[in-house]
Amino acid sequence: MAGRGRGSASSVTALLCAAAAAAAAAAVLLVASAPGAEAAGATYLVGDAAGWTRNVDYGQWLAGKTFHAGDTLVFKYNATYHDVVWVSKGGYRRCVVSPKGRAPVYRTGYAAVRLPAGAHYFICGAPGHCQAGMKLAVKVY
Ligand SMILES: *[C@@H]1O[C@H](CO)[C@@H](O)[C@H](O)[C@H]1NC(C)=O
Ligand SMILES: [Cu+2]
Repeated sequence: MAGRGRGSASSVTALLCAAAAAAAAAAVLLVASAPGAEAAGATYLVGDAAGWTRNVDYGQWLAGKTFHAGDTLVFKYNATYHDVVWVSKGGYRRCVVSPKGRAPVYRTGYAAVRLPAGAHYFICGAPGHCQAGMKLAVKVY
């Protein structure tokens, strides 16, 4: 009786383990396929948990990341204080919204920007924020 009980218990345990292992394997596959999957594109949360704000070193956030055409940058920010402006190289360097009137500006607090190949530049348009480092330059392959 006791033996049979233990037997059933371990069969159940074995089943659960198999299920857990399968789930873990599936999770690993998903993670492994994300960076290389150019068709679907990878998604990057700018600044990770800190998001798009002041006092984040976006140069450091970029370290080790390689972007491909079709990848998405997600900017999460407090729209009371910040925005996201997709500017030119000159706009990035000088911290001005450029080209004026044509640079896309995102103001809702959440922006998912799909990246084409090339060099792309983003700044916060709030006075002084870009100068303080709220700027991001990405090279997209
Ligand atoms: C933005 O900041 C204001 C003031 O600190 C705060 O009241 C508000 O809840 C914040 N909004 C979000 C979405 O975090
Ligand atoms: Cu800002």
